[in-house]
Amino acid sequence: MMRPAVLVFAGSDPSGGAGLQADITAIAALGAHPLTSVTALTVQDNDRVFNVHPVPALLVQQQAQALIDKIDIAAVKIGIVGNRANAEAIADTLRAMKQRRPDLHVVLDTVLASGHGDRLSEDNPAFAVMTLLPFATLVTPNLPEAAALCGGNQDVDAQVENLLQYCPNVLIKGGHGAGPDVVNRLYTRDNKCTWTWPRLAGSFHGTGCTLASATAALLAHGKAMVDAVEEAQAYCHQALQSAYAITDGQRIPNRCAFPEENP
Ligand code: PXL
Repeated sequence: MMRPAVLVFAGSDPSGGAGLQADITAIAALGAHPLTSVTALTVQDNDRVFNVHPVPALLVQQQAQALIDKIDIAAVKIGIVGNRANAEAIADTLRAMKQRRPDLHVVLDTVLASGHGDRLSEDNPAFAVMTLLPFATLVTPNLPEAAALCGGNQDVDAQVENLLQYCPNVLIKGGHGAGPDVVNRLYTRDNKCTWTWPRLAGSFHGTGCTLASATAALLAHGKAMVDAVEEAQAYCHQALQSAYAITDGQRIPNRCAFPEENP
């Protein structure tokens, strides 16, 4: 039996909560196969990031190229890239992939910092996001990221209008908002969907990675964008509901709680 392959560009999180480790687990749990190009090695625990070492851009490109040359890629997921040079190398790779397959789905998680605000890039992370945005078919900023990417503009409609110029689907995640519910909004160029989830107590490590990777896996299975985003949120919510502790601080989403072999 074949599984669709999702190519992930992301950084390693030794704590196993976020980054590449989260992506691999979520994609595998949803019945797709994770292929990886490591963009950066981070030094971190489940709460704080102590250091970020970008992988050389040539190696980021070569890791991906060896896979692309042999394997059909059904979707791409991008997390942290480490620095500008890596963003440019990934952009070059995606340009070539899209020439061969214009409808390739690319999910871009717009990570600007860790949950605690620690650096996850050697230089300006917004540069990497803006470089990769035109290749993305879905971008997943939370409220602070959407504002930061739009020059500090706090008006969500203006943020969305701006981001939609570059990318056809924008998921604004409300996890950083206040109130008893988390409201996530998917904007397409002619539609808008809203989902409301009860806000869970506590804090989690790798929520955004889980959601973006799950969406990429479901797109790789051939789901339509709205369905993929909806099912990925349900999967992510289940993972958070059954999150576990490995020490004090942020808990780890249980991404293997409800494995679906055939979504
Ligand atoms: O959740 C964003 C994120 C992405 N990638 C890596 C991370 C984090 C958050 O800590 O460590 C490697």
